[in-house]
Amino acid sequence: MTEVPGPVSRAKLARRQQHVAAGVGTTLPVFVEAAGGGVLVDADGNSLIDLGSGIAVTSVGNAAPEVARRVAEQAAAFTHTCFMVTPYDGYVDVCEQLAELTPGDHAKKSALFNSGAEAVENAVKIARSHTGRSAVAVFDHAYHGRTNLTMAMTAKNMPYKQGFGPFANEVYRAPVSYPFREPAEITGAEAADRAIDVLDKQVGAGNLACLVIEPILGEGGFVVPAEGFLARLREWTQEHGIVLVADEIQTGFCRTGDWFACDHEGVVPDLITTAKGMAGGLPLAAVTGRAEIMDAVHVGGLGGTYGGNPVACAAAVGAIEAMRKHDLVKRARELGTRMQERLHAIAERHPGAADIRGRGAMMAVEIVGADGRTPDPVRVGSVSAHCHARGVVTLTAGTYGNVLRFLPPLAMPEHLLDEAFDIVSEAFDATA
Ligand code: PLZ
Repeated sequence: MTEVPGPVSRAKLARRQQHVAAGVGTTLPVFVEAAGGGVLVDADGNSLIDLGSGIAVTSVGNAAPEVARRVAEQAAAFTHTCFMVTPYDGYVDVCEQLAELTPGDHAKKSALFNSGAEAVENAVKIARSHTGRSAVAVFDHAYHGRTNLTMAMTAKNMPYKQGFGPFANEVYRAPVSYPFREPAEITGAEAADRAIDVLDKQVGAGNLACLVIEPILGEGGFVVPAEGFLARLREWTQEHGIVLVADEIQTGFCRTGDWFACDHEGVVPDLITTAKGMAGGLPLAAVTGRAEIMDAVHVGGLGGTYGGNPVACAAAVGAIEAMRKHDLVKRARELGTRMQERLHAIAERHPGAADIRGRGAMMAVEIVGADGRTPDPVRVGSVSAHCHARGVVTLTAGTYGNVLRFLPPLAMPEHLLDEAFDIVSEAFDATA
């Protein structure tokens, strides 16, 4: 193992700095040459353990055989026709799978796009078209993307919004359920009523086209709302004809130990946005939902040159095949249980590791100062830096930047996860 980044990666980094815009950040500047099974091999020959999955994307691995084979076959057959010009089976296959796997047994339809942000934008377009209303409700700590509309929907200013306004209007923000940071004990239903009160008084239920929510906050720090929060919002949105959109771009496709995070509480959204894990690393995103809502849009109102690209669709069919074949729902739960054990052992020695939370293989720890409350992003930075130097890829999150999050590939063997957490544990000791 060389130092990280090693000399070869450092030389490549200089070239990157010359040619790539500075606004595109890098968490860990090693240049990857091969990856799979939870390991990234860099240009210096180092093997790094991956606890990030490229931000929850490579759930089935970075080169799952089911994905690689189908991608190669599809690329050799044809790479593009544009589905809006002449259709092909792969697109329809993915929509059929989405109808089967997403929550609820109602009639569903889907439309495919290239990125999560694009899926969220289109969910809003569809909800507006269906309801004839314009207002959009989102939550504190939300992350929905970097396009103009989704920047408006994203909560955190730096780095996502600073200097990029003016933002889209008719986006309203409500308080979320954040159990660790509530001033007093509050149930999920009470937290939902607090949000409903804000929306009812400041926007008016009858003006809302949709309410868009991540069932577990992603970039916001893996905050799991108190039980009953989502169910109460479901009830209220239904009562007022507001389209409930679950943004499962980060939580979806086995990550949380269910096919979708909404499944955990049996909440059935009207629309669901997916991307990331769905296509094993190729760019593909979807909006799936009630057929009558999806069909509200006029012909030609939805689309895009590359949306549902045949190679990306082949990857998704392969990734979903791998998820079923290897029972990745169960794997996510097993990895989650092991991560929780390891994190609780760390928290016993380090009280700053104050809130261990998440579900399945989407686990995090929120780190605070001696008062048990003040966010400690500096400690998170030093724990991360230690992990990176020792060859473990970790990610941070949270509005206050004080959350360490763990998103191992679901294909990762348990001994490798343990090896990585030995280093995470050592990082806490070294930075105490
Ligand atoms: N909705 C819930 O998690 C993407 C973004 C990282 P795109 N999250 C990672 C970064 O810094 O850009 C995400 C998400 C949720 C929407 C998105 C947006 O998905 O594919 O990045 O557009």
